[in-house]
Amino acid sequence: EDGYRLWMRYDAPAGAQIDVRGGSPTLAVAAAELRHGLTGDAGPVVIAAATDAAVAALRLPTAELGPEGYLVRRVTLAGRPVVLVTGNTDVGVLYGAFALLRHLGTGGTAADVALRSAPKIKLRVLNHWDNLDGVVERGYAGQSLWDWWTLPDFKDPRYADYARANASLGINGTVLNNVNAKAESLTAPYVAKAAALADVFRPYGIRVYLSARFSAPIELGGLKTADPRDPDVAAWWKAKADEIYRTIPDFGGFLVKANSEGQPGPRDYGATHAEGANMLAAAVAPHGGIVMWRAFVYADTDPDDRAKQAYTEFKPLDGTFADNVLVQVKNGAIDFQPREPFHPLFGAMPKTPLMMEFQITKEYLGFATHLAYLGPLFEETLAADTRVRGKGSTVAKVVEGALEGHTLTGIAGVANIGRDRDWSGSSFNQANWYAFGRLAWDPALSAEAIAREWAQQTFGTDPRVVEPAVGMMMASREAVVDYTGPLGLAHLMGTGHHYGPAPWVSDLKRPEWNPVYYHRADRQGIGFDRTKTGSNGVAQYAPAVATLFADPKTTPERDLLWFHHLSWDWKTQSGRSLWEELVHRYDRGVATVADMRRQWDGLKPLVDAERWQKTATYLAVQEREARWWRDASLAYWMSVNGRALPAGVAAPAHDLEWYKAQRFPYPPGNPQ
Ligand code: BDP
Repeated sequence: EDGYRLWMRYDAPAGAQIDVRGGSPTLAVAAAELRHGLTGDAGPVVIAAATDAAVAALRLPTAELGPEGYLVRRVTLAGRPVVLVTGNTDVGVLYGAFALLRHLGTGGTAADVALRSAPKIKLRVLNHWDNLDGVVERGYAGQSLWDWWTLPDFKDPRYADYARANASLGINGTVLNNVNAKAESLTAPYVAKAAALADVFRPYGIRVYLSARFSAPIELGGLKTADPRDPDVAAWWKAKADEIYRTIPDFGGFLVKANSEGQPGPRDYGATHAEGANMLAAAVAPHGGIVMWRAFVYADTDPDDRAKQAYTEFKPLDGTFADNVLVQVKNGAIDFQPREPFHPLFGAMPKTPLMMEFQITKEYLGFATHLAYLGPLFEETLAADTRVRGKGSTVAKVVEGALEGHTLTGIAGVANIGRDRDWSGSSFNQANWYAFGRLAWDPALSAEAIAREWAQQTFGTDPRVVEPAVGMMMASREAVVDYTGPLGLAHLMGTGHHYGPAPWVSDLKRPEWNPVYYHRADRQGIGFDRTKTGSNGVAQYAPAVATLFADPKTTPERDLLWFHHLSWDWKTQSGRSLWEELVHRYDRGVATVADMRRQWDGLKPLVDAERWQKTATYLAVQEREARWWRDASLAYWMSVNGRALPAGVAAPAHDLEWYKAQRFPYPPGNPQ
């Protein structure tokens, strides 16, 4: 039990009767999956596209399923009662097969099956931050899954298992290489390697995309410039796109990180992000490709507030992007922190499809060792109300295109997948891949329901295991917020590797690299003033939201210090002073982890030894590191505010200098 089988732990003995009507590779993999996962008890199962004559004769309501939806239900076909798995396309049928397996894996039976669903978002994509040398930036699950060296000849069987897992969730795209891209990924040998992966993924409905380095025309093409307005540059990209599509006919398109953290981009030439994106979009458009252009920039436009920079730079470009461009926006305006208010760009660019970017890998939430279920984080952002078109203008509706009538829509998750046997570094990290995929299909699903179905398929349906596991998961993300940065604090982590606490760091070159820039703590108070008296970042939100965030009394307490600089004596909702409340929350975070450990200990007789032991060990690490975060943070805050701890609160284990002196050579995932 090493976790390799993820949530697809089928052990069915042969015996299922599967009738496949059609001969495509996609139907073949759907049938294989069902043979693997169904017992004979399910009775006869027919899998067929809705275009099949016998299925069409049933006149089922398939029109509303769109190209990827599915319908699974009992029908009578040729006089015989069967379970029918259908959809308008073979990929829809495949998704239906996985939905049937999920139904059975979560306690449902073939007798009561009646499933119907269609995805609300068109592009549901993983972003792999995988380098060509096999190192995964911010990856904590081993080396890259892609063995570029032995590709295209050797197609590791894991590639197909990866595709199965994604298809089981409805993920239909994968960006193979890091956004901090190397031009070499666009050379013919690497395109051939990507094509081999595309061949494996194709039956599973998954397209490949590549991160494109904007300066590739210089590095590969020998041009003097990568200026998007230069006709030679545009011609180089067009020829490159034509070459890629000759090798990968269903290539998805490009993802671009431009003018951010040292990456080249159109701004290097005084051109706009839209000019850069549109030039690439023109190259892939004849082939039906798209460009995902990231809004994760920090520029010198708003030196006073990094949280304002993406909006300042992108909002004026609304309406100027080509039809096949999506702007990909992180969930929050800083950088994948354990908690951030939703990014103010959502709702602010009505003429542009905005793609959500979540981080599944836990760069800022304890790497792979901490148990932090991200379902609640994703859910919280998707459910946030931008109010741009009145109440109910949620981020989910922006991303689904429902608010402004976009049909090209997308959502991306930075993958937590590597070559570890358990794929994601721990059993519970698998749940974050799972939750991303399920929410990408339907952003209205509840994080708790997803946790439950994941736990049932991963550990079996015994409620004595499932309920405690769900309880641990649902408490876990808030615990990380509590012990790393409660009340809206953010960006307090160690430099570079982002491991552990370092709120004291103040000597890095750019002001916004320093934790002190974010917390602004001094003897009197703490927090970043984003109201009128400060950066006025609140004004980037719709007026109804801006008004709430402008006043500390109406700001949700979870975001308090994100928007306000307040006195240590500020009275919080609990009646405690801000200082006492902060201490209380650090302690609450540590206590929650201790409680998670106790709950997991109780499951020892009910979970297989291998997966139980690894989780138990990681929870012990997490408890130790939660204490470390709490202790180091409190030691630092006390050095700034000169206050004592409230009565009865444990003092930090060491003095501040001890925490400052800790060093962590060779941490995983750190860019070199
Ligand atoms: C940051 C990561 C960095 C990424 C960057 C990005 O620390 O490694 O390259 O995001 O999203 O959070 O481009």
